Amino acid sequence: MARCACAAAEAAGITKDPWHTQPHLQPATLVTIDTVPFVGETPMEVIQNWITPIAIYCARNHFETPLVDVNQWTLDVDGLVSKPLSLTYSDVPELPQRTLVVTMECAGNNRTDLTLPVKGSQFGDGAISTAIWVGVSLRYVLELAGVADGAVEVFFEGVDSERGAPGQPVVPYQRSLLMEAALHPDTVLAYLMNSEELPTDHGYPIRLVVPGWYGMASVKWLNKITVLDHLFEGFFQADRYIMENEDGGMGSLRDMVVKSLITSPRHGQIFDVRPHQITGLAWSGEGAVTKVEISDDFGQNWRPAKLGGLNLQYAWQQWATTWQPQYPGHHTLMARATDASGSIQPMETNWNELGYAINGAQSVCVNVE
Ligand SMILES: Nc1nc2c(c(=O)[nH]1)N[C@H]1C(S)=C(S)[C@@H](COP(=O)(O)O)O[C@H]1N2
Ligand SMILES: [Mo]
Repeated sequence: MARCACAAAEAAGITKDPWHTQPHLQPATLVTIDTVPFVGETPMEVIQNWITPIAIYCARNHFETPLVDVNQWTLDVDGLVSKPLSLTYSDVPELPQRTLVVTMECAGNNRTDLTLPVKGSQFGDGAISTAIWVGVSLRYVLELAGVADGAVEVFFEGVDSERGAPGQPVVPYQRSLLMEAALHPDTVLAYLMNSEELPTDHGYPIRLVVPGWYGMASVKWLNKITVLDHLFEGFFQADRYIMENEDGGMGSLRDMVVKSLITSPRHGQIFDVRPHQITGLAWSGEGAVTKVEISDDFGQNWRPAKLGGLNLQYAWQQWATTWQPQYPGHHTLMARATDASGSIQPMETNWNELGYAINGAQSVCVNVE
């Protein structure tokens, strides 16, 4: 049953504010990218709400969505711990609660922007969403279990797996985090999303949420946590979600790189010559968004937009500006964001074979009549 999200919103520090409480258009559904396993993106033209309603929260599944029976399910914590745990679904809400508003982007968002196409889910700009998550700090659970000396990483496994061909091993979705990230108090085991039980596609009954990171780290349908004395090198850790570093070596994806999106107008909209409101969103996993700029001359000149709404550590930042078209005809509007670490969105995306972290400045074309 749908529950009111006000209490969770208040706990997360969200107060009534015109920048983020505009009603969203209904009904709206996800745009299907793949059917089995299901992959869907948010229709960004209906994103007028700062929190993404569950019905249009993007979904990225590698395998068939598992239906978990919570009476059979446990969350086991073992490995290099002094007291292994086996938590049931009703145990978890008894633990201290943490509420976080988190923008989560799939590493492959905007893959269709690449001029030389790559394999993988062909996302437009909608593989990103924001929700209010309630959960318990993974750190708290690890402390209950007592992490022993020599711990290097924490390994996570979901219930979902590839249907192995006869004789072939079944490979579940598995990931790991170095101790520092695993022990960060904001890395949570979430059991409520926008005040509801987690929906099946988003990891029911419990998922990991690693704020600021690309989505792959936030393991859904979590049922196993193991403290390791070595680095985990499974498929989704070492063969996927890796990208060439500046020094030429391959590194694991972590924080979302700085990026912005024009949410209004949309491509092809028709304007008259009056001033128009341009709105959008910007985010970065590496630090707060400090600036968003707009250009209507392919990046020769940039003009700052106004940042508005709330400025929460892990949630996208709203921005707006007015734009006065100087002449009738075709115009290309571009946005670029800068974050507190000094990173600026590049004009061109750095192409990579697996199609990750695509953050070239976005453009939207409008016709002025
Ligand atoms: N168990 C499991 N966890 C998973 C995945 C998965 O396929 N299985 N996909 C990951 C990826 S790549 C992303 S982008 C996010 C997507 O979360 P969402 O479907 O709630 O948007 O979940 C991550 N966690
Ligand atoms: Mo993803």
